[in-house]
Amino acid sequence: MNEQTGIPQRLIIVSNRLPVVFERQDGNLTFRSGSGGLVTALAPVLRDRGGMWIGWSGLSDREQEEVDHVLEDSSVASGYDLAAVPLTEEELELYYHGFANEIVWPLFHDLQSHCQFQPEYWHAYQRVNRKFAERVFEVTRSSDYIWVHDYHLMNVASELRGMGVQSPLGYFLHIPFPPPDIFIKLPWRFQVLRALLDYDLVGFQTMRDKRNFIQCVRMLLPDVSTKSMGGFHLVAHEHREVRVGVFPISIDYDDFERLARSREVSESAWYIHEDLPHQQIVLGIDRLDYTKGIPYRLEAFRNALRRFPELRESMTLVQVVVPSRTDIPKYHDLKVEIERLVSEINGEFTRSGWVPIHYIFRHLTRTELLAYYRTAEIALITPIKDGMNLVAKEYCACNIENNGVLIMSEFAGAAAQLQKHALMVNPYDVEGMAEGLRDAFQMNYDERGDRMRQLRSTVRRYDIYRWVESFLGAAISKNLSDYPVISEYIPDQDHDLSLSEGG
Ligand code: GDG
Repeated sequence: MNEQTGIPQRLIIVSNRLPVVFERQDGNLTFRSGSGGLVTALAPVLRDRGGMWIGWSGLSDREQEEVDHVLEDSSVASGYDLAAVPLTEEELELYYHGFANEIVWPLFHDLQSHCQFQPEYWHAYQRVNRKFAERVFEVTRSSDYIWVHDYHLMNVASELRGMGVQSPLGYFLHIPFPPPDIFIKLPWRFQVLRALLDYDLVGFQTMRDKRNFIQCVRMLLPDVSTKSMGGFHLVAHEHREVRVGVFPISIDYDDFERLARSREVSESAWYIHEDLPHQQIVLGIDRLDYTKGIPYRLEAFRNALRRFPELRESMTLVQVVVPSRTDIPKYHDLKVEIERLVSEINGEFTRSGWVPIHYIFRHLTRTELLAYYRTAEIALITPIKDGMNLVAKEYCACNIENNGVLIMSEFAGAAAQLQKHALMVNPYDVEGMAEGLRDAFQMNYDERGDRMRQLRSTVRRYDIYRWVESFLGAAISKNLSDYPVISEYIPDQDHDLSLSEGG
């Protein structure tokens, strides 16, 4: 800790994956920086303060020596250090595919029936979290601020505390935190909850997630006391006061907007519409995942075409599904279901010159992605549960003509900030979503412009840089009671979603 400013000397980021992509050229291993929002936002802070990112390389542990060698010079290339945690295939299978993706991911998205509560997954999760902690212990100093990310690494703080580490530790959960009725199904509920309380600051995406967490603490750990302070909660746990707060993640708004205006994206956007003349394009973009609500969305599109004939031949759904976790059976089944629905709907409605659904099953280039964002008249973003959903924010940033309509699920974290100017839908309500599509289709340009300008201003005001600043600010702030950030974007301190009957 710097004694004058109270700001720790170096920032250490710990996440499951390192923010780099390794490539082999002529047998030699090289790496380049990844392009996600998180690395874009954190890289300047890491460079500025000096820092380090610790995570798995994405490669086999057999290549670890080579990875370490390549990363030795990383600070020259990226301006900060990188340290890899080697994982064996077995560890990856049990900790990553098993505990993280077949237990925590479904459970925290309220889908308990998708969970495989295998004890060996939990044992591997503990072992791998210890491995991450050992690497952190090895390469950090007591003056560092250590910021751990996401559901793969909930136990890192408790492992570090076990090694005697007293440094301040922060944690941010990118996915939702479930309500007590769901969380208590986890066989290791006490251990996980206590492990989270070994951090000094625990951050969530929304008020709802924070409220769920605090309720779980009150229900399961009666020896622990909690009190609210401003937008935060303070939890007294083992001689430490844990701060619990809300930090909705965001995007690099200016960068998305700038790229959306570029010639390359403009041209690509022009061709998209040239190929679909006289159409309003409805855009869905999701990783292949059962939390994204893709089958309900396709049902809603079918329902809209059946009930509102004026939409036929005037509206085209471009549904992009990015391949993900296809080796897990549930994901494979989902792909089959999506493809069945797409072919049924296209079979029922296609006419000469018009195919209702353009289905794309691949990763788009950034230019393609931004061109779709820029040109689509309607974005249909309807996850059944989502931590935040950055696609919604990216769509707004790229909608530079201010003529798009955002249709948004009530159950995405982004709803807390965007609900006032998006068309809100319940993703399980097929008829309601169909009506939302009709309303969006009919919305005049004045109303579209008013709503989109407000949405864009919200996303611009609270961008990814503010997110980093607000988390680190809350980590070091001496007096949380006048910490400013919360009231600026959350309509209500306890409930971040307002539902209206008939709305
Ligand atoms: C987790 C939480 C939370 C998507 N398709 C393509 C592509 N993308 C990029 C988007 C966006 C990102 O992937 C997806 O972000 P999301 O936020 O929607 O979802 P998750 O990956 O599930 O992330 C989520 C997030 O963490 C951050 O905290 O919001 O709730 O689940 O950035 O642009 N990019 C390219 N081609 C594609 O086809 N280039």
